[in-house]
Amino acid sequence: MAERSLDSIVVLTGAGISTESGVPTFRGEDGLWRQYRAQELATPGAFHRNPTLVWEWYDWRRGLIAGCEPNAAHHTLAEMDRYCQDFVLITQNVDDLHQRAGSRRVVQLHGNIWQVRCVAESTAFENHDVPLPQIPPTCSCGALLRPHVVWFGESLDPDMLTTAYQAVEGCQLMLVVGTSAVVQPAASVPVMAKDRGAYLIEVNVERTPLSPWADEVILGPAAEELPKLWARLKEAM
Ligand code: BV8
Repeated sequence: MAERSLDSIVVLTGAGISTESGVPTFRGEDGLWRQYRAQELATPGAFHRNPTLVWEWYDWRRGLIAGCEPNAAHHTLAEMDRYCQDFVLITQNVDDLHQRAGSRRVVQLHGNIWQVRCVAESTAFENHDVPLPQIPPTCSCGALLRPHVVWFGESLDPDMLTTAYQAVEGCQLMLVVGTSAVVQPAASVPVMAKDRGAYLIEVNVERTPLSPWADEVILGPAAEELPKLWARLKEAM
């Protein structure tokens, strides 16, 4: 890595970066809520069929996330954001822990669990009620509110996707942390970066479908490995 100057870094994170903060992952054994798989509940169909059930799940997650703190991996990425000239953090997580750690240049590809949207007016706004006083919550117009997140089968915000794709153009280092790299289109971002000449480093407790593309696969918990990796990278800068 030594030969490259490092002033353009893009990072993609997934649920694994928040595991050590106590936030359950999606696919790990802790990804289950009651008997439901997260992927079953995070769909427009599930909400249409049973908005109360889906909101009980989000209320549970909001309550859990409200009690969590960013960990050393989140804080390391916030330091990289302050240190690096051209830095973009693309996250699949809706837990807001990157922002709470001080990260500024964040693309929340799949939305934010602390934002809600009126299903009639499509207006989105912050809501930090824990627990929610009423389930399902409703808008002042009387219509249902839904979590302002991207569900499976729903398209991502095109501006956010464009920002992510533009970020990988010419980035020197693509860092991927704590994702199983199966959910599209997020999982294709690091492959695009690699195809465009970026040095690809993956940090995960296990190998993923992305590992064959990586120049380095660092197997270990993100909160332990990321501070060490950043110290090594800073030496090379
Ligand atoms: C779309 C928000 C157009 C909600 C989320 C067939 C083939 C390809 C694609 C598709 C297909 N069929 C359907 C699709 C499209 C689908 C998709 O990709 N499905 C997958 C499952 C195959 N994608 C979509 O629907 C997207 N929209 O494509 O629109 C379209 C529409 C219809 C049909 C075609 C196209 C929308 C996707 C976004 C969905 N919303 N979240 C909410 O959070 O409530 S996705 C959600 O799940 C998360 O945001 C995240 O993206 C994903 C979970 O993945 P990870 O974050 O990686 O977490 P996971 O638990 O899987 O893994 C954790 C990892 O961490 C593991 O690797 C583990 O080893 C590691 N780890 C654990 N502990 C640690 C650690 N690593 C380091 N340190 C540790 N301590």
